[in-house]
Amino acid sequence: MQESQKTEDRETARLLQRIGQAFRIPGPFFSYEEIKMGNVNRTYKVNYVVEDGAGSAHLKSYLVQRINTYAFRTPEQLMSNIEKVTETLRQKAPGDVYLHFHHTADRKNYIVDETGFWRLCNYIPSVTFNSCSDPRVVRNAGKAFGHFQTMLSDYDASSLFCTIPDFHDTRVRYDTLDRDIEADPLGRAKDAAREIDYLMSVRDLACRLTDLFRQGKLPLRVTHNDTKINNVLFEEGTCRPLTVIDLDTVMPGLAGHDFGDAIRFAANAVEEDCPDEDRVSLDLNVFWAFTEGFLSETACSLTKNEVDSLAVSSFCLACELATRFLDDYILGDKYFKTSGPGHNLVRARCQIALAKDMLRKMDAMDALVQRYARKFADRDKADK
Ligand code: GN1
Ligand code: MG
Repeated sequence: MQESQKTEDRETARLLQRIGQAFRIPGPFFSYEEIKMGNVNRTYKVNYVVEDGAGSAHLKSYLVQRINTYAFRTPEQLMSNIEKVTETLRQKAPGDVYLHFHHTADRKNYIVDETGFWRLCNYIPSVTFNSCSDPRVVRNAGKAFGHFQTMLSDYDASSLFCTIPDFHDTRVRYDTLDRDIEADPLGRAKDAAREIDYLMSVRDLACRLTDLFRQGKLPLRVTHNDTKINNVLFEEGTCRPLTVIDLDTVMPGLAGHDFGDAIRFAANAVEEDCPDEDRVSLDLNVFWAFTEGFLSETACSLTKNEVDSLAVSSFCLACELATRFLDDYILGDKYFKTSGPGHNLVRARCQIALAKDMLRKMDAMDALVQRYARKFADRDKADK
């Protein structure tokens, strides 16, 4: 290991210890590792020694995260949302596994210092999947996100802060892209001419979910808004879903936001940044399994318009994310963590290839949605 790397590691360990102290974590600090998770925040697993009083000791772990305040401009509000939501979930199902954010001596669930905005929560032993085609796992992921939405269905969405304004407003995302292509501060727009042309050609369909909401045809709910399959923790061995994590974007939203975002991630046959567009495709098996799981939890509470919007929402969310990756590319990669200057462009291309395949398979996707919506609505009626 290089000397400079060792020094950096020691500094990080000291910093994480200081953060642990602020959150009043007992026991000596033992070690840490960075968890390569997410494209926005930085996450560390920290391990402490806990003595049991009878001569032996074990390690207890926590997660420490530095919030990306470029993405989240009002992190205190984000932490207030998380407090409300985790507390509601805990009260509704005290036996469930859930995230718990620790507090400082002055009852705040975050600290801010010259190194950034930090929080600390329990570490839940579990497995996660960045990609998975096993229908049992995918169905359980659908159940986990559906359950999350259903548990919060009577929660007053207006009491939550909107932590990233217009997060899933696809029209606003397109307008932002228009503006940034026009300004083109780094002269990068020319590299993306093909991608820009495609996104502009499907603008109205990509904005379908947003337009339906603006026309008053879809209800506002409390949604997760970032439903990548790796935001579900599963029990090791059984693959039972334990809990949904990454609650940064929990705020008022649409059922289709959670469904569509999950599909565009989980049902993509390749990684989100696969450079080979020919390998990108919508895996209908994964779509089927997620849809079944999600609707088994939500069918009784969704309106007809919501059900009808689900299949197309996958297309909307894939295009929306493509505009976001492309926009970040044009502006110089300020928002998403990247491995180099072309990374966001590769990601945008991948979402576009996926969106195209979704269009080819839209009828099949919608047929599956309709079938499971009917099946579970009938089941719930019979149960009553
Ligand atoms: C970001 O950081 P992560 O992976 O949880 C982003 C999502 C995108 C996703 C794409 C707050 O999520 O909206 O869909 O990257 N989160 C935020 O990988 O912008
Ligand atoms: Mg996230």
